[in-house]
Amino acid sequence: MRQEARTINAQEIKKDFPLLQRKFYDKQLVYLDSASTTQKPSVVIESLKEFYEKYNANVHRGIYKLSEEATQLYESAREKIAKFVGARPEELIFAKSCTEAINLLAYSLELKEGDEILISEMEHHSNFVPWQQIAKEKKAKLRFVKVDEEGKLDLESLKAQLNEKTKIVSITHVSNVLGTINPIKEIADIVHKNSSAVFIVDAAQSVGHMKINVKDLDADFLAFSGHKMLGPVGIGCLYGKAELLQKMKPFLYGGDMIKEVTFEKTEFNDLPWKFEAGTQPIAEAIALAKAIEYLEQIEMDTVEEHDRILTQYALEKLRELGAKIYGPNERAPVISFNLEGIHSHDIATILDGEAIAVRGGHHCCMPLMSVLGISGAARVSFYIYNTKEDVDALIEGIKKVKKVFE
Ligand code: C6P
Repeated sequence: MRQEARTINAQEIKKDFPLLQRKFYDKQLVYLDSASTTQKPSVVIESLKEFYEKYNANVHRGIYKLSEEATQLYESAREKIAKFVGARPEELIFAKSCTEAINLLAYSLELKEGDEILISEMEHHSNFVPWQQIAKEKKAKLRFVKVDEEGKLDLESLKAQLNEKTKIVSITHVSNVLGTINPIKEIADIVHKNSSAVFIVDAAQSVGHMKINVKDLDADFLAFSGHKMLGPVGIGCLYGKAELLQKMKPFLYGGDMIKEVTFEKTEFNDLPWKFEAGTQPIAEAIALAKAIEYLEQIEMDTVEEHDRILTQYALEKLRELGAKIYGPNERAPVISFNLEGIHSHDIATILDGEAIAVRGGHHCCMPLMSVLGISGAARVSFYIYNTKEDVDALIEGIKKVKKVFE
């Protein structure tokens, strides 16, 4: 039997986030843009400070104690993060961001003329442009899984487009516009049954919001960013099945990714370091592990339940105001909407005057915008520190927006 998830005291959690204490225009900040980047708890900020005060040295290089300590912290962070997504440490590669991790794949998974890449109409530019560009370069074909009226992936369209030429399928777990939670395990089964393609999951919007296990999902690769899950900017992760990573060429060449270099040739390092050329974001990796410890204390089931309650509350209130909402009802804590006759930038600007931070525009999903037949939308997104009072403030703010345009 599924245990009831505990509830979050978001008001208490907010106290752990120094930035959320800020005021703008003499009003308390209401931060509703966590899909863009989350705020950071003190433990994460302290971790960065502590690293530079006590442990700063390059890793894997120094023979001295300080460097050994830095290396130990860095590799322990990898173990922690890998375990959090159900991976082995050697399968967890540090990158700068989710975007860089996907670019690594676009470069290192070698394609040839006539190969096919399948993504979906709801992809963020980070999981769109790299494939579009590599397809152009290699004379491969880029195809798109359709999004249905409700904002869900059309799995028939997925099935219909898989064939022996499909070499890569790359799909987002959660849409940063529609909030849609794609059925990744089901998609993995369809992909693996109907093609020999590798299956990549863009998990930028999911890892910080739900329990993820890469083995249960049967993803071949999974990419995410630390800054969307309480961690610092500048650290991202790529999970990959070891047997696939072993066959791939490195993305970047340089220090630390080698075993031996002669004037004639280079022998590459073992996993995961083969994909980590040059000095890595060491303090950031360690701080991301701290962010994960913080999330684990709350428990991911509880995070998910809090997201759900707040999102359903906001959906109901927004509908009462006549907002046009994009995406399905059951969703992650992301709501994009429009108000008739009002530009999304105007919505965001007027809300900013109330110290309410929301995003407006195309959300780095221009192809999806064209499918929806809009140029942009306002978007609110929630996390563990958001309260029902934050949603109430948003609703009052939107009433003011509507008044301005009456
Ligand atoms: N979406 C948003 O406001 P980076 O920038 O590399 O950390 O993450 C890229 C990325 C990839 N996939 C999805 C589904 C995303 O939502 C994002 C980032 C932010 O929606 C910034 S545009």
